[in-house]
Amino acid sequence: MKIGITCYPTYGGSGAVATELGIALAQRGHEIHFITYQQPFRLPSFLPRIFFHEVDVGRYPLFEYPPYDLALAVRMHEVVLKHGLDLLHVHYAIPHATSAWIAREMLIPTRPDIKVLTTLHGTDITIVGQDPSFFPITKFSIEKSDGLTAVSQYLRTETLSAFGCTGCRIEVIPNFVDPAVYHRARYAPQLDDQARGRKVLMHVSNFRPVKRVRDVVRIYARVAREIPSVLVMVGDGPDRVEAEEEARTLDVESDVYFLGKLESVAPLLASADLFLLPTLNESFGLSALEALATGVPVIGTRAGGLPEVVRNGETGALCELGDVDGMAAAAIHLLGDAARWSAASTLAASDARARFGMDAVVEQYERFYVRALQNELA
Ligand code: GMT
Repeated sequence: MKIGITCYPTYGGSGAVATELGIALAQRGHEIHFITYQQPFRLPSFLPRIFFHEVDVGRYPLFEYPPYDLALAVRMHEVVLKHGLDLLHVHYAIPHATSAWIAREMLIPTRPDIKVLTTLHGTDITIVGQDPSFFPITKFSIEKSDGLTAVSQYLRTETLSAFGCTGCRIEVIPNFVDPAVYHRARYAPQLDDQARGRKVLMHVSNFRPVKRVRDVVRIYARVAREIPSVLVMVGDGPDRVEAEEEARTLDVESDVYFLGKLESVAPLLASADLFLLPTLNESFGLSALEALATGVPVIGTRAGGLPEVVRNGETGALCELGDVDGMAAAAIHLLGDAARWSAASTLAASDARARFGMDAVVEQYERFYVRALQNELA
C-alpha cells in the first residue's frame, strides 16, 4: 500500500507512535509518505520506502495566524496525486482530520477512492477537542473520517460519550513498543548511581500541567527519606520550572537530574528502577509502556487508559490522583524488596511484549487499512 501519514513531528507520544508505525510499515514493504511541517523526531534521515514531504505554511503580512491546516490540506492533495497514495492516515484529530477531509473533498474529481483514517490519541478528544472553539469541527472531522481508531478502550468510550457520534465506529488499536529497542539487557548502565547502591526513579514527559511534575518530585522526596535514590527527569515543557522549584523547596535538588529532551530514551530507561507517572489524565501512557517493556515497574495514577497498560499490583501500582503518600508508599514497597521488584520487572517486560508488541499491533493497522480500502469499515 501507499500510505500518507500526518502527525505532530515534535516530541510527544502521538508523533512517536505515528513515526514508528510508518517505519514498521515500510519495513513490511509498504511505501510511506510523511506529510508534516518538520521531519518527525523519531525518523532517521534516510530509510528505504520512506519519503518526507514538508508542509510549508508560507508567510504573508496579512496573516497574524498562518493557516497551517489549509497548507497541510494542499500538500496532502498534491502528494496523493503525485505519488498515487491509497490512503491518508492522520494522527491526532486537530487539525489533521480536518485537513484530510478538505484534501479528500478536493480529490473527488480525480481520486474519489482515497480513504481518510484518523487515530485519536488523547487530548485531541479529552481537552482540545472539547474546548468550545474546536468541538464542532472535531466532531465533524471525526464523523467524516472513513475509519477511526482510538489508542485505548477508555479513549473510545470517552469519544463516543463526549461527541455523541452514535454513527462512529471506533476500533481500539493500542500503542506499541519495539521489543528489540526497549530491552533492558541491551544497554550498558548509563548512570553510576546504581553502582553506588542508589535506586533510580525516572519520569519522562512533555512537562505539561497534565503530567503533574510537582507530584513526581514530591513522591521522590518521600521515597528518598527511606531509600537511597536519585530522580531523573527527562523532557522539557512549561512546568519544568515548577518541578525545579519543588526540588529546591523539598531540599532534594542535588539528587534530581533534569536532562531535558533526549533523542532516545531507551538506553536511559534501562538504567531505571521505577517509572513515575502521577498524571491527571492519560489516554494510554506510551512512556509508561516503554518503561514496562524495559522492565521498569510503573507507579502512577488510576487515570484514563493507564489501568489498561499498567497491571495494578503486578507490574506497578496505581493510586488516586494527588495521592502522593500512596504512590510513595507503593514505590518504597517495591524498591525495598529485591525479589518483589524483580518479579514485577520481569512480568512488566513480558506483559508489555505480549499485549503491545510491535508486530501484532502493526498487523492490526494493516488489516484496518485493507478493510478501509475494501469499503468494509462502515
Ligand atoms: O499529550 C498530548 O497533549 C497529546 C499526545 C501526544 O502527542 O503526546 O499524547 C497522547 O497520545 C499518546 C500516544 O497515543 C498517549 O500515550 C498519551 O497518553 C496521550 N496523552 C494524554 O492523553 C494526556
